[in-house]
Amino acid sequence: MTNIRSFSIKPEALKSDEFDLTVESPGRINLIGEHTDYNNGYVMPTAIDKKIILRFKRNGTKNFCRFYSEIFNTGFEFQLDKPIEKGKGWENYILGVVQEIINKDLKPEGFDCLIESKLPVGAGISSSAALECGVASGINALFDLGLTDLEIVKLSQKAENDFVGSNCGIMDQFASVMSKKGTIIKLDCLNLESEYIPADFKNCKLLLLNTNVSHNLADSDYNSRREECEAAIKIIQKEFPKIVSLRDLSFEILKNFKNKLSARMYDRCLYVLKENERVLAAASELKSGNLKSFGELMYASHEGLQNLYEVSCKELDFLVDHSRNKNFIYGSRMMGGGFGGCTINLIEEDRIDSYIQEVSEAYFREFEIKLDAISVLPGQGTQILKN
Ligand code: GAF
Repeated sequence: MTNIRSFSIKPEALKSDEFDLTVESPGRINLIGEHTDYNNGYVMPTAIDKKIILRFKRNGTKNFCRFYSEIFNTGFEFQLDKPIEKGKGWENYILGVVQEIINKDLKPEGFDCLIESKLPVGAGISSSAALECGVASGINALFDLGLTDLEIVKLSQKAENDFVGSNCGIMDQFASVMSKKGTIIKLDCLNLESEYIPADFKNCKLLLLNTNVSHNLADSDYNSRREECEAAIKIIQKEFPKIVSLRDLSFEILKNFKNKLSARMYDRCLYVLKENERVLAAASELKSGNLKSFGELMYASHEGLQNLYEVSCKELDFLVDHSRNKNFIYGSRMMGGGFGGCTINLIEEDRIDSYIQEVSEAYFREFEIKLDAISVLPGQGTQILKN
């Protein structure tokens, strides 16, 4: 008999307000540095003020665990002492984390968890990392398992790689847990060294425009981009054994391999090398308050993602093109894994409302799809409130 059992009626035990603790687990944005994390490169993410709320309580059993999601109106239950099989969709982000906790030989006991979310799913603001990190943080705090924040980050990423099957890098989980309110992280994914840069955007705000499309092969296309980068490194390594990731590769060496790599592999590598340079430049422009130059780097990032890395789509390109030559929008680019989801825009605050109206109408005329606009503020990483 299967261990994972789904149900649709909210259990009585999850109806009362009595919980032992509440975890606030935020989504993330990324200002620049896309598809660089799994190539040991640089990224500039931060958590946002939109979160998943998870309420936990011990239920007095040794092994019985139960989750219920308010947005999906479904739940599932399982026993910790039986094999953790794969469930459906969102359940796997949770089950993967539980599996990782068990793999570490940690010993949680039975608990109930109620999940509420203010994070749109599939928008590219990483509701999946927020869910994983929120579950890991909650179980850790409820049973005093002693995991550090960084262990929670790594365990959650491993759950997504090994259990869910998405070969993501570490950016989303790192941002969800480690962010500090009002700052942007400059993260070096090679050694996880981080710098917190004040998010001083002066008269501008960050605005997400959600295409509301999510193209089918997002997961497999994402994984294949990673494979292409790794395959290129394998070829280069035959002559340069010390090059273990794209982080070690220079433009000069890459140029010498132009005829030995497929055109596609060459473009992927070229994009990553240029994007790493852009992140470093963007970090210093932000520190100096040069928002226009910062925005130019965002546009250049989008062009690379569109033409060299090929992870954009017509809806994202439309939104970025639409923002060009509007002097009140300093930068715009697709954000996250791509193939749908959001653009991130650096826009003058007093023009936001009229622009949302105008771009929404243009987007609807073009695709007959409703555009969603989400204003975001750089927020705090995971927070645990004991009741
Ligand atoms: C997704 C992944 F989860 C991240 O690790 C990162 O690679 C991102 O796509 C692209 O930059 O969000």
